[in-house]
Amino acid sequence: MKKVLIFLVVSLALILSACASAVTPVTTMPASNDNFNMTLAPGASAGVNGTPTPGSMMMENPDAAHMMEPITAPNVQPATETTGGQPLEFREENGVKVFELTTKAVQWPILDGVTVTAYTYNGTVPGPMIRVTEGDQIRIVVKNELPDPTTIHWHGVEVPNAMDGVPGVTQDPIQPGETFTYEFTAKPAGTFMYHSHYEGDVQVSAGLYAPFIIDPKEPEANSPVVDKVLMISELRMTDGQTFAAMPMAGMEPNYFTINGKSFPATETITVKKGDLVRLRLIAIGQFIHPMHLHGMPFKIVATDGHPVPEAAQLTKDTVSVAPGERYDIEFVATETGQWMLHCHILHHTTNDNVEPGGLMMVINVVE
Ligand SMILES: [Cu+2]
Repeated sequence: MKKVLIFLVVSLALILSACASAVTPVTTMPASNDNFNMTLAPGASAGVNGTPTPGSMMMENPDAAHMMEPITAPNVQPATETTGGQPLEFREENGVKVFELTTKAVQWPILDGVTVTAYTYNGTVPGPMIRVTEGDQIRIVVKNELPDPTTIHWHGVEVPNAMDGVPGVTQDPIQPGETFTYEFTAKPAGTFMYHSHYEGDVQVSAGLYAPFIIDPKEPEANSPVVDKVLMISELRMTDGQTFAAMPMAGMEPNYFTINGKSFPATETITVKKGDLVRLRLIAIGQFIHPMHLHGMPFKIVATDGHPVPEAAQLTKDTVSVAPGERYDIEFVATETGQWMLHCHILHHTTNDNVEPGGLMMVINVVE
């Protein structure tokens, strides 16, 4: 009997020690994982089916909490312009094209009755389009009037490393009130963009993005009659507050924009029957958008700014544009009518869950 008891005690001790060693790695994890501890704010409700909403969430890590706060700034004024992505004027100084950008927060209408607080370049979403010719020497003077630091990354442009705009790696962040000058040669030709690289998860979604087009030195043999840049993004608006949209629970977008507007406030592009039309699709948010054109197939003539050889140009009617990608598509407007261009993740064609809205626009082909 005594032997059996000893056997049982020893067995139990062995089992317990085995369990303890098995759970040891787990018990040490939280120390390095504190950043991800997310709790509901005191008194907040978890919303439908327990899904947290932005206002109900509180990160225990103050840096993470900062990323999830509403987009705000002191004395935010209504935007004085209504259309984003317009060509930016420049001046010439000793053969250098000099552009000026000011980062600032404005109230930006995306739709009749829906205005968001946006971080902008020069007061518009997208910011103004920088359009230059391959080989141009360019200088961009950036003044930061945001309440937060920022930097600019020239996405896809082949710049010297010191001009690449990565805070803590290639430059110090541009502090509020400070000015920083970027200077480089514009190359290669193609469809590019510029955007914030400081807290990009917040600042890009908040509106700090814009087209950057480099035209080829030699004029194109078959240049399009209509040439439009379409920058696609998302944001979140709840209880009158604007949040950066993120691919995480409670921060999902409920508004989707083409050039800073949601359908039906998106631009209608009117073209003549027979025109060659080029659309430069750019996804700058954090979600993939399969853009689908009704009525006419198109060819993908450039990817990420680089020309696709004619024999390799796919004929498509839908192209998925992932964050950071650019697709230049071209088609001949052979059929008259009002043809939709829209995202085929159909939830992205809603405004705050109501269809139609979001990523839809009309290509109006007339005689
Ligand atoms: Cu989409």
